[in-house]
Amino acid sequence: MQKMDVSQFKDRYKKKFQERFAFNYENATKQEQFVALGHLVKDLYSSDWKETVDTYQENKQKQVYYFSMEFLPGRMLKSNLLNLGILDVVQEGLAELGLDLDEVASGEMDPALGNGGLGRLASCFMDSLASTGLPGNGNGIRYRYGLFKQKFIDGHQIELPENWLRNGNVWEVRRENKAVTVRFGGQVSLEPDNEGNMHVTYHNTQNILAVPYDTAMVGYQNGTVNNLRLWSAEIPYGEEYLFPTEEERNGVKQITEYLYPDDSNYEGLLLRLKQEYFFSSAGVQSVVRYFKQLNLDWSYLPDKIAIHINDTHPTLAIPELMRILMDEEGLSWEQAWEITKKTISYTNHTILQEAMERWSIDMMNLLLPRITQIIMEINRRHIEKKTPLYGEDLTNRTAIVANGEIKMANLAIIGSHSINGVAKLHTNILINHTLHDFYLMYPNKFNNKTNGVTMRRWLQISNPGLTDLLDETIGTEWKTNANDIILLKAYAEDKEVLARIDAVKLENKKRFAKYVSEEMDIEIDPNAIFDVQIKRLHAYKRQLLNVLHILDRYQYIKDNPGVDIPKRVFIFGAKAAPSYHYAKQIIKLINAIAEMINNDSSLNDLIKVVFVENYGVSLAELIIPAADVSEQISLAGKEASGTSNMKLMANGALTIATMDGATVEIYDYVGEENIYIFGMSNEEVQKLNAANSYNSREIYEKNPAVKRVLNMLIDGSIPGLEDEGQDIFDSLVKYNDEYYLLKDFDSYINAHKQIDKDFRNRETWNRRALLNIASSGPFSADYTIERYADEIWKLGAQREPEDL
Ligand code: 26V
Repeated sequence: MQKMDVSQFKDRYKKKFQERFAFNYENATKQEQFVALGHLVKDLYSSDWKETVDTYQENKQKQVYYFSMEFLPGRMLKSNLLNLGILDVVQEGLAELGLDLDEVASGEMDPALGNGGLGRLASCFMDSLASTGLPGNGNGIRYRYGLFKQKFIDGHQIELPENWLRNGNVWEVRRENKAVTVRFGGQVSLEPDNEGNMHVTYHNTQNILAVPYDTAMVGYQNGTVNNLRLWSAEIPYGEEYLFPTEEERNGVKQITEYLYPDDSNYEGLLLRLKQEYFFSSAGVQSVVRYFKQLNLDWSYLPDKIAIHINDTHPTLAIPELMRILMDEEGLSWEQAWEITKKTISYTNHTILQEAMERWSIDMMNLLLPRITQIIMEINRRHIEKKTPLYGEDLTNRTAIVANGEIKMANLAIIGSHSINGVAKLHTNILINHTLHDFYLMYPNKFNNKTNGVTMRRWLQISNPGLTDLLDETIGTEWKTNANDIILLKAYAEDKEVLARIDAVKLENKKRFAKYVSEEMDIEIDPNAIFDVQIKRLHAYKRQLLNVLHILDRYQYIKDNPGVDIPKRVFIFGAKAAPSYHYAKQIIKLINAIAEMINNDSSLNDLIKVVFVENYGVSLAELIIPAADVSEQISLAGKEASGTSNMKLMANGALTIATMDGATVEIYDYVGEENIYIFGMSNEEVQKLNAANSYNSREIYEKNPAVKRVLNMLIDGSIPGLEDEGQDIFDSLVKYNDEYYLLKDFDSYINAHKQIDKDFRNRETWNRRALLNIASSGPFSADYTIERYADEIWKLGAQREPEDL
């Protein structure tokens, strides 16, 4: 891309604005100001985009296609400006035009095409693929509505539609010429062709057009621009007569209408199955079409293409690839099967049983008869081959088909060459427990790829103050080689640098406090400890344990008026699945205690509770740089990885955590003095489970602090609660506290007391913040993605025809 100076930028911006809107930018809304800038930026990368695609094809480079039901890219303006190397120029130019970049950037909608960690990880990976110059593309769904918009009414979560495309989408390009047909329903039969060979044919299928919308994934100052392809369902042009009723027409649109707002809770709904097949089939078809242009023998497909499936949601890519290779391209089962396994790899993101996808065979058969046949045959062959080797019991436990259902994880493992977990502990649990039977069969398929986050969005864009500090101390090499952040360690005793760390944090806290004041009408003291828990609301993540601590602290302050402890602001951001009643009750509880605490002047502002509405990527960018304390308090063994833990650490927050997910690895890097570990370990949890001896009521009866806090839930102390107090109380006392909150209560409270003490000594605290920042380099998604590329996708070392 050609460089541009400030005055050139200003001219181009004015011109662009005039072209698009035919009036002056000064009188425009921020949305309009953003749209003009977005189009200008798109002009700047479009030639690199085309060139990148062409080069991959000319070089016949192996490419990876990351199939994910969810992507959470966040606003793309600043990220594109940063990656194009013109963030400063544009900022300055806009300022000279009397515009503020942050204001203009806020005119962009934040595409919430995902639920949480899994979707955000996919977007971090897209950024890292492009930024490390790797040929990698995304494949997903262009939902008309993103994840619901969360509102609090009387403290209850209300879900509103998020019409993110309302003002159009400057980044996407509709590519009708690349549309493909996806077939549903109908019947399958075997029929001879002219030469008497038998062929599989389909009848009476409903054919739906999948239209791709492509978005550029701009690499960090390296000229690479990859592609994110999101599919939209449409009635095939000219075939409207085949969908005569309103209902039938809506049925088509519905497929890509909305994202299921659930994470970690599986429901076997027809529309969800349609979505999964729709984008898997469209993606595989477009990949195969690309491969055919290379004019190579089919056996080269795995040497040119890797398909990665993000959790089991795109697992139907496996039978779909089999179908195309056999029914459309005439390969034998054996040939197709070898190619398919070599092409596909799979990541598991959860061990929660309730999140494991299983589809009813009857439903699958009605919707996808040929795909179902293929799955049944994969299963039959699997059982036939493995039973003599591993015996009936073990083999049957690995069956894809059981009790009238198809188990997607089993299909994903059997039909791929790699399965990975997302943190060391998580992978070990998969190997030793959850997927142990499969491990015995396929030990070489299993591997770990600890998650990572893109430091461009989570440091450079969201925390410019810290970015400047790093640049001025350790230079700028860390921006392309995150491990260099470790050089900051050399400044651990430098008082001036420590004071600057403090000052940067304070600025960020002021920025967030301003938001809280303006949007929520709550005043918070930027000198207080900002204690942050931001993630989906789920019982296993134990937001409720955080609440119990807040109530304990509340009692303590009430008992000791005038006590001298540091002020704390407890910050929550969380959406609950609309159907997850218990999670919604906890939301109501947090809002109720916020109301009670924030309006109690006798507390002298020693505690405040801020529950931000509608948490998402953009709010994360505001909150994370302002955090002093990072809450990673899931029951050990339950959180596969976590990624907010990494973002918060990189921004200088100290972590209070159980030994769970990737936090175990954070502990390894940062060292025990620089993190607050509490609670049971995974082994202890396993033992307690096995002993079957846990009795939460006993803890309630014997531990006065626990008793006092829990009684607050049911004795009317918290105004505004209805059934929530009693139900939550019952979950902890009557129903034996499934996630062992009471067991971990004391050690959690003690860890927080230690935080109070330590925060007092600012210099020591800042040093530990510095050491957290310095140790965060290994969690750059650039390294994660390089390991995927080398070890799973083998992007660098593909077999060339002449190697044969
Ligand atoms: C599952 C389901 C089930 C069917 C309904 C819709 C739906 C949507 C999403 C999911 C995925 C749940 C798994 C998940 O998000 N896992 C998270 O993945 C993060 C990235 O690896 C990881 O950091 C978190 O620890 C893990 O909970």
